[in-house]
Amino acid sequence: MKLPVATLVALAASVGTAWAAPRTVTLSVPTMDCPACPITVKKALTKVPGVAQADVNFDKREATVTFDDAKTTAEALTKATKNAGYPSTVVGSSK
Ligand SMILES: [Cu+2]
Repeated sequence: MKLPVATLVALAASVGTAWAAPRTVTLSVPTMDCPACPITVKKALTKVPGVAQADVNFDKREATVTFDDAKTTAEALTKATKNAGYPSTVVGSSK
């Protein structure tokens, strides 16, 4: 069976929304001011349901978070750090 390319693209797109896809975002956390801060930020991020991994870089004041985009959002992540006392903004994302 030969399917038109458009059909294949539509199929691939529907699969993409039906399945949870891991996403990685980088958050800027400018208010981290001592080496203990990343521990608090990391804890706050990993507590968010759907977060698979959170790495916090104190030198760069950045957090790199991998999460399941069917379970949480980048907005929920910035909210979590804010609630922990460290407001953050999304500076980059990749699939
Ligand atoms: Cu600190």
